[in-house]
Amino acid sequence: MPVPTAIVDTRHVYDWVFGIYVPIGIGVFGFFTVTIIVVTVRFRRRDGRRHRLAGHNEANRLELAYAVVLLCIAAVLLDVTFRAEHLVDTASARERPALTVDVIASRWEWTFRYAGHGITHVSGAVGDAPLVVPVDEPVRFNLTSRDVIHGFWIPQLAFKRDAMPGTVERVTLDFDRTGSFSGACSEYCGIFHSEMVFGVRVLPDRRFDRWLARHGAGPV
Ligand SMILES: [Cu+2]
Repeated sequence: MPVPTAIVDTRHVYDWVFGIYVPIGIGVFGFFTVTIIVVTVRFRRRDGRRHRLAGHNEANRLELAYAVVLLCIAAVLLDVTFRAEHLVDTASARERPALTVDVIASRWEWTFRYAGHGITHVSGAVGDAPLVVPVDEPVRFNLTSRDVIHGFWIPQLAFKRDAMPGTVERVTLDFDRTGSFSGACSEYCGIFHSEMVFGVRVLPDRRFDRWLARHGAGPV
């Protein structure tokens, strides 16, 4: 799949990946379930006699074919996944952000710093100071962690990226609808991991500008 040059909506890309994984997963699960049931019933021990197949058997060709099929499935899934990631990451990197927010994860809270506007929001362990963003504008997140690996996750928007200590990952996201959403940490990071939540408020453009003017110290 060629990487598009214009800004594109890549929300459907992971649906496409999911649509390939799920039927394969169901197929493999069904195959093994049926095989285990058939083998268990057909070759079960009867009348205390050993079945003629109970000894050591080799079926090298069959095993080889089985390994090759599994390898092919894994190769196709890897290819599909890396293509999708490349497509989304490239489209994301090419977007010009209208707003940049530093997202700093730490045990067990999120810090949202609006560079150049003098605003710092800390989620706290109960998610009280939200991430506030404008709708339909590319928002760039500089994502990092102060201690261990955390996961910046907004389930309703199907957005998730790891926050790694020692590196800053740049990702761009368009919020396509206004409203309030909840976010959480998706990587187990210690005793209060489940409390590492945050709110997301997506505002219409004008309201967002007013919010910036009201909370910020002006351009810094
Ligand atoms: Cu965490």
